[in-house]
Amino acid sequence: MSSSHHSHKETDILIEKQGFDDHFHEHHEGDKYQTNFLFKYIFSMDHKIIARQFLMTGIFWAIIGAAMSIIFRLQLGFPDESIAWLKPILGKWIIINDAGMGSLDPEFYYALVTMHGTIIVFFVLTAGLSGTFSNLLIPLQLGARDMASPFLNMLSYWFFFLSSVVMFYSLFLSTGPFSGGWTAYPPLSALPQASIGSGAGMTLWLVSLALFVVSVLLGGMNYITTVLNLRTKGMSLWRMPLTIWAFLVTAILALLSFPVLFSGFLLLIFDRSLGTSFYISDIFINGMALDRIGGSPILYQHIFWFLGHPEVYIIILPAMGLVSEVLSVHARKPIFGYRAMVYSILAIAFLSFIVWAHHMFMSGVNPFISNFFVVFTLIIAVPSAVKVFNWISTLYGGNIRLNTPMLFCIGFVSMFISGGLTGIFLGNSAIDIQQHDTYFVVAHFHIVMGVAAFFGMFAGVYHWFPKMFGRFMNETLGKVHFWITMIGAYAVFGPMHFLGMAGVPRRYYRFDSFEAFTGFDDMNKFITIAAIITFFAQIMFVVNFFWSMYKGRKVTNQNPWGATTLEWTTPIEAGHGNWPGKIPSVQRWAYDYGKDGIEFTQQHVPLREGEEHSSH
Ligand code: HEM
Ligand SMILES: [Cu+2]
Repeated sequence: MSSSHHSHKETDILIEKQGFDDHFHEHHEGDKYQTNFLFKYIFSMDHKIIARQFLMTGIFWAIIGAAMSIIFRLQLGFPDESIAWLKPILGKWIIINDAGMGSLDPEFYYALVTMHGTIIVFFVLTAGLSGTFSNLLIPLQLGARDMASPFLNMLSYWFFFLSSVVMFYSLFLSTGPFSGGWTAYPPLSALPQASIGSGAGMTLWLVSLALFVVSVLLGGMNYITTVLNLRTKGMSLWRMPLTIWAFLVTAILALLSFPVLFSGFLLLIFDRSLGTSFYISDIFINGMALDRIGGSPILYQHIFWFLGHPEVYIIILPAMGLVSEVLSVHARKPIFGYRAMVYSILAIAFLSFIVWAHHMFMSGVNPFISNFFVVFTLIIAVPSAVKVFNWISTLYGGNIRLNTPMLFCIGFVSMFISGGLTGIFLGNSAIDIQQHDTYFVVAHFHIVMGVAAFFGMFAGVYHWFPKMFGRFMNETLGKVHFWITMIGAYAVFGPMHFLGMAGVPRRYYRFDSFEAFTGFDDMNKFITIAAIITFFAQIMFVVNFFWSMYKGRKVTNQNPWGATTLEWTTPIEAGHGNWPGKIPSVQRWAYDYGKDGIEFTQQHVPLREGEEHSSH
């Protein structure tokens, strides 16, 4: 690929001529924070290094979270096969019977599902996804030297790290980690004696997530401040790439919803350790009434889902932003309906705060109240459909490069459609009464959130890997990774819709005592096998990732994809401060592809003679 239009050198000359002089060198000469390894790579304040730290920690957790799912899928698919071979890793959680057959301890099964959900939702798809790309791209695409507060940014990572350490430690407790589901409903979460994981496991779960919330808040404040205040000259809001819009709105969602969860956790802590009864009432243990009355577990559900629903958009919006950007670059076309995309993000964000009780249709909320939540839940389908329409229209007639990042974008759109459609079923309370807590819900959210968000993240990693590490990932391995994952994910989650429609409940350890569900043994085996194959494709991705870091094809061109945004105007190996001289100033919006017959024009290039701004 050639940057036919203006080469490396021309870019630098343009920036020096037009750019914004913030006297960077005079203040930062020899950057005192980068003097040794410790401060350059560990306690770094460079947003690019912090992005890599979020990514590496996210990958670590993704491997653990995915491995957990394989273990509980073995139980579901092959309940009568021995898994004694897992004893060396899982120790006492594998129970060996007299015949020498090893099976998973049922209590530990619940712990695994709980940890899988917690880890993937918070550590991988929130910190690993939004943490990585907000950090990498906000300063680079906006033309900023770094975040508004590099120090708080560093703290944000280290709070995440601490949170990780605490959760990791809880995996090794003799009573096991928390086991009451990732939503941590009382009474399992409120009464330490309720189940084996409700004691120390739950305490550490709370400590870990409290630290996590601090990390999210520090990061979010920084992202918002940076986007609002540190845009380079000419970068008006309507010239920002959609990635940045997505990260900005995500951070606002996070700042408005995570503190609510935090307060909810405080009340939970009081219930657990101070004897209050915010969430508990009328509990009987062995026929004896507990003297804790007056609270309501439904209160916890309201508080949890007031975060929980925005949280699913905190996960998907950054993925949507990445996909909008990558799709446009590799279709060699401006994103279709730029403003409509922004308004849809805003609409989705607003609506995401008034739909939370669609998770509670079966919790005993007043059915007339449910109607309110049904209506607004279904309205979310409108901005979601606008976005899908615009992605497809961007592809239409494009000069599409079918490389790995593009394949994952297309996969994202496919998954988002499939999973979004089932959301419309669930959003109707009359239908949800049948489907709630079945595998239909599991299928819905894994496709629309789990797989789709992972696809957005993969598109982002394959696309920005050259920016992060100065090398490309291997394309062949990437394509194999894509196809196995695409087919594998549908093979895993597709059949779950049928299980759910037949009424098979989620979170059950085995089904052989239910006559109605024994007909699904083969389907469960099929799902497990598909999950194992898909898992190995992810290991292949990890190998490709680390191999390419050291051995991948080197990037020789500052702007290898021929993209328009500012991150590709920095040197291939950019230091702290991103641009060695002046900061580029911005002359046009982010999507001038194919305009006036020119393949692409970067954002810092002034209008040509007689050229008009693209209307958008
Ligand atoms: C058209 C859009 C959507 C609609 C109408 C919708 C509707 C619903 C409803 C009604 C439920 C509750 C089902 C039940 O528990 O019985 C649900 C569950 C869920 N949805 Fe969606 N959804 C949509 C899109 C999304 C998106 C985009 C995400 C994430 C990115 C998402 C993530 C989830 C999750 C995580 C759960 C289940 C959480 C749990 O119970 O563990 N949904 N959805
Ligand atoms: Cu929801």
